[in-house]
Amino acid sequence: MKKLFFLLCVMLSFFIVQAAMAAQTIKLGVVTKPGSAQNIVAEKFKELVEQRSGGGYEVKIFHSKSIGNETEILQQIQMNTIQMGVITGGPFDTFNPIVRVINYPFLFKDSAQADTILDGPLGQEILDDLATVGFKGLCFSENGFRNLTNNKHAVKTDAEVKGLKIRVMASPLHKAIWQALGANPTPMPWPIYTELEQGVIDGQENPLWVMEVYKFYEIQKYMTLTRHVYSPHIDVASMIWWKTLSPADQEMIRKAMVEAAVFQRKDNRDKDGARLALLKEKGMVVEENPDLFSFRTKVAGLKDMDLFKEPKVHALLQKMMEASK
Ligand code: EAX
Repeated sequence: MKKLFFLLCVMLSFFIVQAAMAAQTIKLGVVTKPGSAQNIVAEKFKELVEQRSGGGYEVKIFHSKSIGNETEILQQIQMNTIQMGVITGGPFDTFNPIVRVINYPFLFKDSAQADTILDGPLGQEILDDLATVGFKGLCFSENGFRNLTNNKHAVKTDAEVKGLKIRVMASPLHKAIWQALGANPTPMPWPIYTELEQGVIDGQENPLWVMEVYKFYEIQKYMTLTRHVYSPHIDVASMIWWKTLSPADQEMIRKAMVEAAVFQRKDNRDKDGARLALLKEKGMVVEENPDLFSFRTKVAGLKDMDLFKEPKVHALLQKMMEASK
């Protein structure tokens, strides 16, 4: 009897130790598939956190829309049913209008300027303000500068955009941009290959990696290097979850995400030259020098629209425009 009791105690303590040692799982959502910009951030983050926590955390990546589109992933992060996400700037728009500021057309001149501003105090204002809607904003990684593709005709000036049915992200700002340019914008969540293939939409706009990874060269003939919007991801955690973490773990997780973001931004930019070459090789007709003056003129009035009228949003847009002059 005594022996049995002893054995039970040993077994029980074994289970208790096991439970204490079991890694805490961090569920992280991205909408795109492996090889995509968001996944490269997520995978680097997973590697760093699992290594640095010595098995204390396991990062489980949910990709390819397995837990919903980006809006749905954000809703789950708010509720802490998943803990983290690498999410394109556009769909944040309806959660907190301050995010619109980064997606303002022709705001940043180049990647270096985007980094300086987003990694600085103005970017931090956006990350901090996400707390009002349940997110801990950690940092910015990137999709990159967005370019127009379509399957109807070559586009050099805004005149050729007229009437094109362009898919846009679930973002009132993105819709307003394409309305101002004379297109017929259709909001639609990711992915959109079938809709392009079936001609439900004539075109779309995204950074170069998307045209390669999602094989848009198979179904879109014309590309125009408009670079009309710099498209970051915002890398976020659930505020409910974040508050349960020790300061040391918060710092370890934040740092890992910042490093993953810096790694991915460089990786994305390094690959762009080869991507452009590949897309041409695959038969896309690329307009490399569009008349961007005509595009800029059409969208110049957006800053005065209701989309930016909330005082904090308006104030930050002014500061961003000043900083990016
Ligand atoms: O990351 O929805 C979009 O257009 C995004 O840029 C897409 O998910 C690729």
